[in-house]
Amino acid sequence: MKFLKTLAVTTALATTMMANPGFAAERIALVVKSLGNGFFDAAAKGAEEAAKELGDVEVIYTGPTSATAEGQIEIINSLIAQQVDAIAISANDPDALVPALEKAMERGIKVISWDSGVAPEGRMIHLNPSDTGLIGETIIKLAADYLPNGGDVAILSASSTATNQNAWIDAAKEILPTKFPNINLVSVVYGDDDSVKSTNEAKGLIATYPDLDAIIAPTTVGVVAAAQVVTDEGLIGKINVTGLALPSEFKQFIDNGASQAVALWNPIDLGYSAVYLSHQLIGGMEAKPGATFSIGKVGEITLDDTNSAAMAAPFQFDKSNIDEFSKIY
Ligand code: RAM
Repeated sequence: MKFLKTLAVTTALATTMMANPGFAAERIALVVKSLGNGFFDAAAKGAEEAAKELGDVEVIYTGPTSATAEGQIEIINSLIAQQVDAIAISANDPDALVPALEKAMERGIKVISWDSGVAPEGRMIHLNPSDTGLIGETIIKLAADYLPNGGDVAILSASSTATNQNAWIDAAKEILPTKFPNINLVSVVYGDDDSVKSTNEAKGLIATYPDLDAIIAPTTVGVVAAAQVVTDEGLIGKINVTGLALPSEFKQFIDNGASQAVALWNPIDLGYSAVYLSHQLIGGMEAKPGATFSIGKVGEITLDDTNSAAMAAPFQFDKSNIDEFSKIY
């Protein structure tokens, strides 16, 4: 009798699988800050690559239309209802998402944050693209390298609650007085990773600070908006735009001189690694300090005492190499 029951269940499952060729043993949701952002599209490409390598993994690429915590909470609740196996999120807020993500974990869903983190109680692992202090220093250095006599710089960030940008800006402010004493940070404004708002904020900075020498945008959306404004307002050569940029979107501004150099890491590898980590948690790996996870072609990462890990150092793009990288991401 018991055997028959098992057989019936197995047959039902096999029928479901045949009826749904897309049926996958594992469903991993890649939740991004907002849709329509080329950086996250590149990460999703890496996530798909990982899913293909692992086999039987379905990636659900999703996010709100604008970069808000409210939008992400709605999505998390719907993913809980769909009983996905893992949620890998780039967070719009470190704290606001915690209750929804805790609920997900209570229901057995594995949760990691990547790119932009959530507070430790809201996730099992956080994957940083690179060392936070190093990114903070890099974004200032990118401007300082072209200001030998110092100057005034402003930061155009993403949303005011974005964990990653806020951490980088804090790190930048910390090293400014000692490492870059002649660089004067006049303002930090927020474009919410929205092109229109970022454009308006860049215009506002230029109007408010006529002596501005550089705009540093540690967001791939903001940096394009700022460079377009500098181009349109005929300020190439006067204001250098720099920050974190996707080479495929930004090449035109290195070419036209609105920017001397920018930096970034490989977003494809980041999405790829997020899926590998999620997959291993689903498979029963425990997230604890010192644990080493293998992430396919990217290598291995070991969790620190906050269950976080960081990937590679940021890479610089300028006239010498942007063409080559713009073909990759
Ligand atoms: C934007 C997003 C993302 C960040 C990159 C650099 O696309 O804000 O979180 O990592 O820029």
